[in-house]
Amino acid sequence: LDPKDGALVMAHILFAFFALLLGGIAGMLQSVVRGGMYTLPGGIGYYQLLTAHGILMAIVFTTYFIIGFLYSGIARTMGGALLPMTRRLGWAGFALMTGGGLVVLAMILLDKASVLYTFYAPMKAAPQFYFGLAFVVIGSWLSGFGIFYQYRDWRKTHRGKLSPLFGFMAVVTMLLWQIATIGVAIEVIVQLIPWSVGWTETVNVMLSRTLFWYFGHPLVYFWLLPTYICWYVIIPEIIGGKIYSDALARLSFILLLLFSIPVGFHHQLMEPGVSPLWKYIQVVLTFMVVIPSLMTAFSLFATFEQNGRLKGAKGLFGWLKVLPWKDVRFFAPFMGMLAFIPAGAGGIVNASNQMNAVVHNTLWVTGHFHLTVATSVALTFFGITYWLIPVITGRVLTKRVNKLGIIQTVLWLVGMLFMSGSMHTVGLLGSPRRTAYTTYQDHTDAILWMPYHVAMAIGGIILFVALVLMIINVVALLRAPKGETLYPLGKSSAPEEATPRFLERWGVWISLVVLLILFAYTIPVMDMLGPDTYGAPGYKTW
Ligand code: HAS
Repeated sequence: LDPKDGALVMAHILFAFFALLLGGIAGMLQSVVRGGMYTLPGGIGYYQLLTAHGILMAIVFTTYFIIGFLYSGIARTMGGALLPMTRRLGWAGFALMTGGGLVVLAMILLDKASVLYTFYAPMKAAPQFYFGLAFVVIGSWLSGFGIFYQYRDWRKTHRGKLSPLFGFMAVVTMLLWQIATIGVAIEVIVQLIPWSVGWTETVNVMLSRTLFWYFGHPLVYFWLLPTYICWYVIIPEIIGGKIYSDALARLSFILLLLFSIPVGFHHQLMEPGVSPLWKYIQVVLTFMVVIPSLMTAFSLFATFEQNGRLKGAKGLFGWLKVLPWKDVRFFAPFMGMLAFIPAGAGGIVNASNQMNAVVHNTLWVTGHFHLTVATSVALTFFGITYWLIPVITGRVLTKRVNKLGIIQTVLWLVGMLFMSGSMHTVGLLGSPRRTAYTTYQDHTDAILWMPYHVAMAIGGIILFVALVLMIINVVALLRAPKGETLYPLGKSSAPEEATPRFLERWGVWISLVVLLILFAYTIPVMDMLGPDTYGAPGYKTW
């Protein structure tokens, strides 16, 4: 990469790992508090720590890593370097996000914003927290515009040509983000800021939650799509194979764009104020969004199998033997894929109305997202780091760091097995999702949960050790010997000309997204704004 582009990418990646370290400390402390093994000193609140953990890990780590990764890929595939305008937008986005993000963090540390990473009403934070959030969102928009700008320029100079798969996927990822963040921007600017500053006395809680989840569900796909970019585009090259089908990969991304937004009600199935009909419709749409993930699973199996057969593998599972197990660039993301099978199954359980009644607001849900985002996504991002930092810094991945990377991945998996495994189990026994250590006056049910909470804490400690090892690996990568590392970009096994051009008709896809959103949300939102609704004063958390 051009050193100027490298600097922009590295700023994002290093900031992401800094957030991961801080968020990891919060996470580990939280697991021992919940297990009744430790009491927080100096008046630090459980919910304060939980908010810091959620925001640093789920919002800061992911967003910075994703933007850094996408910028590296568009520079590499669309023109060889970032255009000056793209670079400017990238830095402006970074500056706004970082400025806003630091204000958000300061408010959490001052205990003026213990409103959790979901921050919807009725819990109220200090106004600066919401202003900071607004800057984070606007900054991320600028970063998104940079990606669109580079793509538009590439298409202008390559008329009639199919765009590079990485570039196409980066555009879908940021389109999804821009459309989804409109919801949270309206919530923060129109509802939460005026209410927190005191210009309005009450807040419409249902609307606030609905606007949040309009954003909150696609948020999880914003984490997933770059993970899929690695699985579709990078992994085939690392294993020495080919992308199974360029067209299938693009179609799955378009389907994810279409169906990931109009499904927010599956987070609100247990809430009053939304009619069962609209919940039902959004559950049907949720099952539609499972399809592109099943297509991805199919495509990955096909890539692995094709690669195996070409290398002489025989039998149903012979392809497994020829995979590069000792290469952390493959091993870490592959373990992420493996975890995504039970993780996705858990998601389908969540989305099923009756079963949601069993698991909602229990630790099962926390177990679900520690398998999805904190395992499948995180391990894939770690896998990317092992080649991305060397590509940018002109260094090589040494055998030692590669080995440490494999140990790191195994430790992460073991920690997660303890933590997420016990969360899933104890969730089914009814243990609530977010609460500090409590035995509910020594109620027998709560006493029964305690061994699971201790297992969760053991998992949390193992995960923290793994996280520190990851940070050590990042530092080692920065100091690795100089040398050339290639950006691993897979080639398609079928001629790319076979990919239908309509997959790049953005006008059609964006119109369909808008139609689907209007269909899924207009009537329920009108109900929420109707004469029968009233505002709540909310609950000031500081
Ligand atoms: Fe979820 C709650 C439903 C996917 C994250 N989810 C959450 C929350 C988070 C989250 C953070 O319907 C909590 C939000 C909060 O704070 O309250 N989720 C789903 C469904 C899917 C799903 C249907 N979730 C994700 C992903 C996430 C994520 C991805 C992060 C990245 N989720 C829900 C619901 C709730 C929920 C409800 C609300 C619960 C409640 O009541 O509060 C689907 O997208 C899943 C589809 C996935 C698959 C798996 C495909 C498998 C693949 C791997 C192939 C493996 C290979 C390797 C090739 C169908 C692609 C093979 C090798 C061998 C050797 C075998």
